Amino acid sequence: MTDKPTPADWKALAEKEVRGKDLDWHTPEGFTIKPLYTGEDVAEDPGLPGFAPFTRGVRASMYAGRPWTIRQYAGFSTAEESNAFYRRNLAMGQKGLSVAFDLATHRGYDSDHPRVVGDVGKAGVAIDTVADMQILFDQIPLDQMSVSMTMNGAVIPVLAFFIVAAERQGVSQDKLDGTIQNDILKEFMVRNTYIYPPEPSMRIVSDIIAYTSANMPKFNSISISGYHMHEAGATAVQELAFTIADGKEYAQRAMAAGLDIDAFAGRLSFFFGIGMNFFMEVAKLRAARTLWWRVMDGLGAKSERSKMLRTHCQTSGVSLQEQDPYNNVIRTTIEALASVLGGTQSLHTNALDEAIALPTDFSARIARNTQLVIQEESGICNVVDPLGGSYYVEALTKQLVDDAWALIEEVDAAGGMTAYVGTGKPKAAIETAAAQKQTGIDRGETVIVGVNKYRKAEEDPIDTLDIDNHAVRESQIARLKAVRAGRDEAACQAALKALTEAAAADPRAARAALADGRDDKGVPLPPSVIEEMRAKGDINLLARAVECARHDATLGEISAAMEAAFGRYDTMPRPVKGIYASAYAGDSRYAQVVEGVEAVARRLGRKPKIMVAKMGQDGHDRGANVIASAFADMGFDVLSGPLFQTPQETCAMALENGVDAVGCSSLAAGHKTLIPELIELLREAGRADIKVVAGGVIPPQDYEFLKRAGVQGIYGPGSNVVECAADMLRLLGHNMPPAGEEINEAAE
Ligand code: MLC
Ligand code: 5AD
Repeated sequence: MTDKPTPADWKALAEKEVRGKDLDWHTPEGFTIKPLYTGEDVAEDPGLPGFAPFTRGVRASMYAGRPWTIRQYAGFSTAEESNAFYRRNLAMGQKGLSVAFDLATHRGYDSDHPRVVGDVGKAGVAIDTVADMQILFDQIPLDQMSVSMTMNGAVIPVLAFFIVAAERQGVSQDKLDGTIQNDILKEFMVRNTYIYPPEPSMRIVSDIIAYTSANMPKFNSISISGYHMHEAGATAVQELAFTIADGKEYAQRAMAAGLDIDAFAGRLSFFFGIGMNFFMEVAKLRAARTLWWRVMDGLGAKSERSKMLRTHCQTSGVSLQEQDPYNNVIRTTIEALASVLGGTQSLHTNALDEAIALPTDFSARIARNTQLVIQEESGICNVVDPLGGSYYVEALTKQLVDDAWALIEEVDAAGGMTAYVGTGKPKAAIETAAAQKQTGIDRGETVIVGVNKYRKAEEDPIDTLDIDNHAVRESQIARLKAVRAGRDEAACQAALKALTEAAAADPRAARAALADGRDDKGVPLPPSVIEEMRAKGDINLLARAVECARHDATLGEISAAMEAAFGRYDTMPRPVKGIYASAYAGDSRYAQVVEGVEAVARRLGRKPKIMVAKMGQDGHDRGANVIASAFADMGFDVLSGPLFQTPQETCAMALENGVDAVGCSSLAAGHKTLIPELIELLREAGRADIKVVAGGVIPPQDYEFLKRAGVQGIYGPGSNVVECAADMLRLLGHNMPPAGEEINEAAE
């Protein structure tokens, strides 16, 4: 009998087969993935599903007992249109709702506010009042349907509207099942729909946890989100570590506000993004559960439920492409499989037109059916954690746990996630990872089928959803007027005033006064303070906002009532440096562009100056940051405008700084309103010579419209950053050869 072959025998054989070719794969996480995993790579037994540390799943029976919730994120235009869309989807197999709000709502503005002209109804549904919320859930019984609401900035008025809309449906708040995103830390890091500064924002999170744990036992108080980090370019280790550290910070804040950990922790939920690195994503969800168990155990949670990481997942938006868009169905299927093999509780699958517009009925159906087919036809639901015990998956899970844990310890050493976010380090780390990924794609090292390999000569057009933003705005303005006219104005104003007072009050003093009259350090409070605080009563912001909502205060009014005490928060972008320069060292095309920039600089007597502008309430800044960082590396003088500018503000900044061109980044459909307005303003100022280009999520149908308005270059998803710069040089009058010519020259 021959000896059983060993891993060493395998290695020798494999090396012979490939004649010395290196088979190791280096991932963005810094992992070296080997071509084979064996029992030698797995030291620990992952345990059983339903038992600590829940690596294999939070339920013993998982999908064999109950499949994951098919929960498609959606919302657009008016409450009427979104309601009709939800009802069509529920009739065709969707199981839970998930509301996407427009950016005006996210940022606490009513639809009639002058800053949000281009945003109303565009990227989600416009909600200004309880009346809108009632229409949104018309004929959807809120005691039976679980509803997720993605809201973080204007989270207080939106949750208050939800509670009061249910009340008006005859459903009391204790019966409400669902989730509010309420995760502000990641907004400061990557998603950018914050309103208030970090400290009062953290109070809002704690107040919501306190309110829901007391009054809404079935409602998940938070959805701690790694998704947006993933989409901003984070590696799996970064997404895991920063998300779990965010969760830890929220739990500690709630405990510091006097709550018992086991009273609220069972209703903390999570949300991850699932991309194309299939096994890494499966392992990521397993690692997340293991890490959360460890963190909560460390914080002293007693109930096993408190240590269970329950999560929603969404397939990755950035992995989807404008070019050859039917490939997106395949990508989403692979990502959906990774989500369910990782053991998610709830899932959104993206639509194939993701890279250009919001889903149509057609693309939403294919996206939903992707889940239905997996759930009903593939047999996957019948076995719990079917990849458990795979040498590769178990080894990856362990490596992710170890590396993420080390990063969590770094966050702890910095004083927790609020402090760490304040240093700007996590944002910079994610942006660096994003720039590195983009470079890999631009250089063709990371293959995207139909984009940088096998690209079609001509794309087939597909139908996309277009929203008449002016019509939505007008109908919202009419309803706002009607609501304001029909309410008891004095009662409404009194409720708003009480909200401002609660926001201005010190919650620690209030807690102490209501408890034993002593402060955090046990020192007795002066009787006058105790009396004042007791007279104020419960200063929970959500409790006070529910009163405002009952009196039909608007979202903008409730937000402004808190802003009066908290202020509004602004930040300036700080793009990372040097990534492109080092990744492209030795690349002839890159060098050619750098020379072109130098030539233009010699002619102008200064570097060509480009402003990267973000107009409207669209906070998606990954693309803008990548462009700013790459253009600066190539030698341009780059000015990054702050987020949320109006066209007037962008125009003024461009003029003051004497820029040669403005690049507008638009990912939330405001481009047809905001960019033409900017061009008009530049013309009126006598500076029609300043070039305006646009990039981001722009449907090909809009290209003609934008070009007629004066846009001189349009760069959709899949554009190569170095070629964008080459194009810019042409616009600035430099004779730039097309890509590939330098290679021909070298060949000659
Ligand atoms: C589940 N249950 C079982 C079971 N599996 N019971 C018996 N046997 C089994 N095998 C029970 C659960 O215990 C639970 O009750 C109930 O069934 C519901 O199951 P769930 O697994 O908790 O699912 P769900 O209700 O869907 O909740 C999932 C969640 C929640 C906990 C992750 O937070 C959620 O729905 N999140 C969605 C978030 C979301 O859609 N976000 C969109 C973001 S889009 P009980 O009593 O135990 O709860 C975005 C994009 C952007 O952010 O930027 O705009
Ligand atoms: N409807 C449907 N999906 C949406 N997304 C964002 N807004 C909407 C909406 N209104 C999805 C996209 C995007 C991710 C953040 O959420 O997939 O990439």
